Amino acid sequence: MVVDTLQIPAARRAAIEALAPELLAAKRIALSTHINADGDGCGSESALAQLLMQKGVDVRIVNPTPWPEMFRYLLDGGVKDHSPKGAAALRDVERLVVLDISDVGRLGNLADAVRALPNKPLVIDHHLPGREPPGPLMVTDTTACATGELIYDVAVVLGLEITPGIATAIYTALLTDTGGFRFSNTSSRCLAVASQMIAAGVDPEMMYRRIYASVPVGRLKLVSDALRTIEVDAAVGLATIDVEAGALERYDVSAEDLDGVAEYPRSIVGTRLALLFRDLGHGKVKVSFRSIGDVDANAIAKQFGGGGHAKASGALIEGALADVKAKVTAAARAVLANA
Ligand SMILES: [Mn+2]
Repeated sequence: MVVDTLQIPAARRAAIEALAPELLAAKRIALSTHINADGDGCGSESALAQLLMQKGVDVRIVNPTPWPEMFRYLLDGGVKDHSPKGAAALRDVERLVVLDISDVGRLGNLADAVRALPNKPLVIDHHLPGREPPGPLMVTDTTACATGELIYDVAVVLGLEITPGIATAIYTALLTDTGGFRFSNTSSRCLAVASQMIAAGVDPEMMYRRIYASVPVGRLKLVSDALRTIEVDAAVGLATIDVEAGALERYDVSAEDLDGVAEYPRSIVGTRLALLFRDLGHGKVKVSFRSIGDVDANAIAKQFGGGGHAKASGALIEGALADVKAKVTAAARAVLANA
């Protein structure tokens, strides 16, 4: 028996159909995603921008942090990035669509401006529910491997064309959010959508080169430093890695180059939970939680005001690196001992 994996789940289709009239009513739309946009945020924005442009909509991207250099190719085809203008770029749009975010706080320095918008933002996302959703009208589905999968579904429901540029953007979202089609969110539907993107013109080897084989040498030197900090508590399956303050500047790399660093401790045999501690250098530490199996990374991140997915979460925690590390590893050990 062959299963039609491309079929859109009924609840998801209903949510898209409820959101669509609001989306198509606006002629000037802004798109936004979380601070330090990743491949899913950027890919979803680029794809939705190009889809709306087919409808004659004037679309601009307004992100709280600069567009990452490694995703520059996603702005091809006339996609406009107004992020450098900040919240001022939201003033004359009719509607904002927030992508790959379940909590308005993830919009960083745009959060207050977004809270004050007269038309509440539309939300398309695959995270677990946040404390303060950016808007009431949402397409959210945690079973989607990436927000980009939901953008594909929006295109299908609206009957829009998947051009090679749109396919490239959606493929970028799927590829990066599944860690190169390796993580637990690599569903059969994810691969079915990826297959459609290749049929629509994506070159997988070119995408591999862009995403995984275009790193600056500084990234490897930074990773080399970080690997020396790895600590393993084999008794509970906990592994940690640190990135010290100033490391990005020392090696002239950007935050996006840290993507995947948490995979090193997670790859150690017996690891159930990997923690990446990045000292931001101003009394704050960014912690990434990556789990394997049934360990709920989101539950631990939530204890520290963060969140995300069951197997990949994050939190921004105030304090010195050593103190934050002691607190978080203690909480992690307690969870691991009981799981
Ligand atoms: Mn995502």
